[in-house]
Amino acid sequence: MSEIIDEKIEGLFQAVVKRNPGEVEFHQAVREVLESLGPVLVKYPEFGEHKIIERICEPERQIIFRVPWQDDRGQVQINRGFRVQVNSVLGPYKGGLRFHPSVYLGIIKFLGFEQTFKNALTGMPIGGGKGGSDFDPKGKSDSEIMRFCQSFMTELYQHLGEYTDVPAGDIGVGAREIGYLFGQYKRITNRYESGVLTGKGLDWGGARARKEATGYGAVFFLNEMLRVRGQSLAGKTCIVSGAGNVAIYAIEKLQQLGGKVVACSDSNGLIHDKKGLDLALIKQLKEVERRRIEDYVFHRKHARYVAKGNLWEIPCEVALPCATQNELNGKDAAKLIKNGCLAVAEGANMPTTPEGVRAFLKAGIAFGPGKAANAGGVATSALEMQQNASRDAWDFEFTEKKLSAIMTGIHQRCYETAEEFGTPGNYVNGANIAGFIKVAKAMVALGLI
Ligand code: NDP
Ligand code: 2IT
Repeated sequence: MSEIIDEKIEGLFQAVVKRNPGEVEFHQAVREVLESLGPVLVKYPEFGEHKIIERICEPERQIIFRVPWQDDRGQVQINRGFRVQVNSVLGPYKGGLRFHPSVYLGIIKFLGFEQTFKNALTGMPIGGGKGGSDFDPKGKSDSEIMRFCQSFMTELYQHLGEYTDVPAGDIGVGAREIGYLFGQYKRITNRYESGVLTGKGLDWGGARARKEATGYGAVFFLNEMLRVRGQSLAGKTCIVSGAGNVAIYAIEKLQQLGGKVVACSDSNGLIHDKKGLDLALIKQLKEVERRRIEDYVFHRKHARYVAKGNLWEIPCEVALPCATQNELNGKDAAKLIKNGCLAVAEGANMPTTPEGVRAFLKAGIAFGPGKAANAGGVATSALEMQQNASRDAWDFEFTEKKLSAIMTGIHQRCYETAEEFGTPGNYVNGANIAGFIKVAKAMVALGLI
């Protein structure tokens, strides 16, 4: 990369920081992509002339709104809602909604930015966006969740539509919340517009395998990374952070492919079960009873629960961070490498800090970044949109096969792009470059919009 390009990219990054003060996660996500783009600007000088980077770093539209709702005691509560519509040159804005108290504009913008390149990598006709609220679903009753979702949608509906913007789930938003959101959208608009939300229940327009798709997809991607290195999952000791939607189905697919998963976590602590995790028990605790993973050890006496424990200190050959951003830092990466970890696939969005990513790349382990490895969720959302548009419902096996083929395709795209741009085996560069080029070419083709 020439020094002039280096300087130009640094200047562009500094302008993003200045323009978006305090949004540290957004800065981090932008920096990581821009660091891969030097050789792209050399090969495609037109991207510079069209100011593609400057335009891509400025979302097309950012919506921030008040969400008033009443709790079970009759008290009025106020939260803040967001929808950031980042880029729509490849299709309607597409990306999840996150309900978590840590949510603020910088988190939603980082997620929407990542989503844009992730969605491009899937090869499906979807643009990028993200939304959510600082609402904390923990400890809320079902009626409180419903009232919150109804109020949230009462404001957001005017910005959505099957050809405009199609939200789905993310942290704190699953089929229950999508149900209440869809119900309110339907009521306000008087339209049964199935394609306006994905992650719906199977009885009312949802796609089979969507619930499983992100976790399964991350393992399919991991499996491909191992395959090109002449390895496989069989007999490998694995650890997975989180115990939510992505983590549960990553564990399921790891187990199906012969991996031994010995640990997972939530924001309070971790469970370590040397005999291998009992996934049916975890599903019962998390999906049915909505409890904490701490309760696992009441049922499996030999397992241990470590409050505030560091999952990454548990020796493993395969690690999947599937909880949240920046959950795995440079020290954690060093510990994993020292303990013999061979492969890491990010089920979560940006779970590894830049120091952690650098450590993995330097050590030459197989590292699958989130925008490639966790793209199976949104890809299957696009399959849900496809089924909704044709009023069809495919069976599980057919849908899973499609997901598997999509993940193999994403792996190949990242692998080949990394090679083409002079960094073989570097999936971070592969994913950033392949995703960016696809969006950038469409932006040039569609003119200055
Ligand atoms: P869930 O809400 O189902 O589960 C989230 C899990 O992560 C929980 O175990 C939660 O623990 C833990 N967690 C959340 N926030 C924190 C935090 N600040 N610190 C520590 N642990 C935390 O969400 P998902 O499984 O859907 O999402 C997990 C990750 O995967 C996110 O990064 C999301 O963006 C990403 N992702 C999700 C997709 C999807 O289809 N759902 C698709 C692609 C990526 P606790 O219960 O204690 O909060
Ligand atoms: O981060 C993600 O890709 C998601 N939360 C899923 C988005 C979607 O539209 O299915």
